[in-house]
Amino acid sequence: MNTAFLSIGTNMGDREAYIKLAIASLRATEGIEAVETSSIYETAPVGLTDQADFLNIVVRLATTLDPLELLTVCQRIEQELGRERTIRWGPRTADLDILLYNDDVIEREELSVPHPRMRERAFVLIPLTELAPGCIDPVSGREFRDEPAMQEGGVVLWGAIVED
Ligand code: A4P
Ligand code: MG
Repeated sequence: MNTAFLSIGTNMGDREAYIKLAIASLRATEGIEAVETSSIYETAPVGLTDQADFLNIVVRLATTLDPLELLTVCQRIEQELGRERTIRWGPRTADLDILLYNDDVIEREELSVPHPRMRERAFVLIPLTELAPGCIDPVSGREFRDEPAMQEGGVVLWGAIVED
């Protein structure tokens, strides 16, 4: 069994509903055996800042899927949730990124793991270290909770996932 962490972000429409649908869809996927979730955080947009606030969450998966199969699952769920891929870093109903896959370091055209921008993003680091406090960056060997971006702000606890 493999351990993977995903980041889920959404800033359009009924944001909580999209997060719940994404999680339900992961749970229903063959080869994903367990899904644990962080709390939900409301986060100021990073990159393209002139857009609505996001809800962000990190999930931990136990999975038999390999990294590329998992990427395909992420893209399938983004499509199910009606994401329009028009503007890079722009508004989205759901963006699912692979943060970590075991301690693997993957550099392929279609997949970089650890996610190349995760260390600079409080909206990833805060939910990640809530779920896995001692989690270590396989590239640097450092704990993610020691990253300076943890102190950046713009990330506010919004609520727990309420299971329907
Ligand atoms: N790709 C490469 N590595 C990965 C990976 N580890 N996980 C490739 C997922 N995909 C990966 O992504 C473009 C391509 O990245 C994919 O085809 C895949 O093969 P995309 O999802 O189509 O495009 P995108 O999401 O618009 O771009 P990108 O680069 O993924 O955006 P980011 O960097 O994820 O930024 N602010 C807040 N507060 N909260 C957010 O969630 N999200 C973004 C998106 C910007 N600002 C945000 C948030
Ligand atoms: Mg993405």
